[in-house]
Amino acid sequence: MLTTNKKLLQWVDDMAAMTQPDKVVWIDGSEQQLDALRAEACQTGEITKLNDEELPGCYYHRTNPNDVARVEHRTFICCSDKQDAGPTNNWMAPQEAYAMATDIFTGAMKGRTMYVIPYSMGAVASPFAKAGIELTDSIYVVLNMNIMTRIGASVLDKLGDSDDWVRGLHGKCEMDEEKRYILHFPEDNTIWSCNSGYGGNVLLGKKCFALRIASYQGLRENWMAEHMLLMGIENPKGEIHYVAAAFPSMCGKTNLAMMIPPESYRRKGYKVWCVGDDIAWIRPGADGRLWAVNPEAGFFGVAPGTGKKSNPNALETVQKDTIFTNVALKDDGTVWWEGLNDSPPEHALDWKGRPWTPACTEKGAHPNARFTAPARNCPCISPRWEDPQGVPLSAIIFGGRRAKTAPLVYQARDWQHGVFVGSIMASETTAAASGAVGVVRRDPMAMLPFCGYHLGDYLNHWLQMGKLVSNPPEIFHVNWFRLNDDGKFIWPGYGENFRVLEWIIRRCRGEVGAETTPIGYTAKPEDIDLEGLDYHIAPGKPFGPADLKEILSVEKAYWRDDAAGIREFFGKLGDRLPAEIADELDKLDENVK
Ligand code: OXD
Ligand code: MN
Repeated sequence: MLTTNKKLLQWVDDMAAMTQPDKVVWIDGSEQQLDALRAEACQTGEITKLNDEELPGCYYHRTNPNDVARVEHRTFICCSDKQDAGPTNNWMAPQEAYAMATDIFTGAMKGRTMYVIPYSMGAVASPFAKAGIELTDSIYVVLNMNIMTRIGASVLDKLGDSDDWVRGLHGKCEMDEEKRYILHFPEDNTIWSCNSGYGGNVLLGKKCFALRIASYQGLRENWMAEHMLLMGIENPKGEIHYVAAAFPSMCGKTNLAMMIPPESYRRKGYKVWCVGDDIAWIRPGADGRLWAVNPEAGFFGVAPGTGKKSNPNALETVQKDTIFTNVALKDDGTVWWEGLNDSPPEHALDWKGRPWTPACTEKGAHPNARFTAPARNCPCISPRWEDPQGVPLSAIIFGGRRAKTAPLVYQARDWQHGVFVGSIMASETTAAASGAVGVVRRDPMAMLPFCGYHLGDYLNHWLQMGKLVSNPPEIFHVNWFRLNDDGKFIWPGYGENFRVLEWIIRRCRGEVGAETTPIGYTAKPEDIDLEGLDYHIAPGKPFGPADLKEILSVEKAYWRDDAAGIREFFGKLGDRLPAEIADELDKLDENVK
């Protein structure tokens, strides 16, 4: 036994009495114990050891083909008052949810082992850190939690007899899609997840705790849990400014977090430091600024599309101590996925384990195949990524995927307007994605599937947090995805996005002017440095100042349409939409008339 915490011991006993495992094993975090678990999981086929020369310490796993992504329609916020979950979450009454899941969990671990994983979100010594215990019958989950969080005895030592820890129960059960539930009980600090083995549903420290439960904790304790990357931007003087950025899922957060600046900037001494790629916990500091930590210890990134051009640092990160899930398995014991390179293997096994060749019509890797890799492996990991105090924020950036509406970059007028800018974040389906073109999905602060309470209250919390700090970060919005009339991306993206980040930092430092527009301040085209940019939108059409002018433009007609869509979306939030945000929408309407 690694603890004398009575409540914790009682809870483990209660959960074991319900699920009836053959044995209960406490995870102490030692390499010896983890090695024994890796060996056991290799023996049962749950994971496969990869080529140890090419990919030392790496393993391969396939999920059940019916279980490859987060299941938003089966994710519930179970708080006592339905109104508190709000119109954007599924809700179930706590008693009903516990009763239903108790049926599913009763006896579900018979013949299996229950692992007790003590884990910390945030460096154990950090004042931002919070503890969780995850019970699971999956070694894959133990091994992933070991990469994504800090696990083991040190977490229990820090916790002592405290009752401030999140109770997480995960069981694979029968992997029955119809009985798959991800249940959050924010009032009880509790998460129950059953019938899934996919990371986003079962690594309970991540979306379930660090966003849904933590957002609710932050509301009560005056801090914020956000779906944001964290990065440091170093200038040639060696000064580092930290920014947090929110983008909807699959919009390139991991790529941005570890980007490499263009050669012309690197020569001058600019650098990017990655602090985190998915989640930020943010608190007011004694100095009147907001300070942020990355509560995770690893990256759970999408493999397809990760290649030399999109994210060379991620590729280097996954060369050792990484778990690959649902990618293609090559005959030489290495892995491959679409977008890794232009040389697919002549023969491999696909993510379902079937023989695969480049002639196959189906993909070798599932589009949501993942790597789980330790953050310490990242070549540009910030020396401060585990700083217990976190890093001070100079800027918050919101991003969307918009074909025409949002310019490449604009800055909010003040905090309140910035909260509005975050609240109207949206992604639009483009010709590149499947399905209808031009459908707008509103995703405030990229938190739509992750906010553990009413979205109207969440926006109000943002407004209140701004009042707690005398020197809040500047707020910006970026859109890398403007399309020309041929449906082609105008902006090159990837590392070239650094040119926009540099403008943002200069704005924060008061070093550059801006254009006043109906939606905020945009960059003057001449203030975005294009030195060394070698990008052709089409053969014989190099990107130039006229293109920059086009993607910085604000067309009132598009914004009039957008304002109508925003009004419709806000209508769902009813009287919990803060008056300040409604005012901002009125102002936008007025400005784009
Ligand atoms: C993720 C997501 O996996 O946002 O990070 O879906
Ligand atoms: Mn995410």
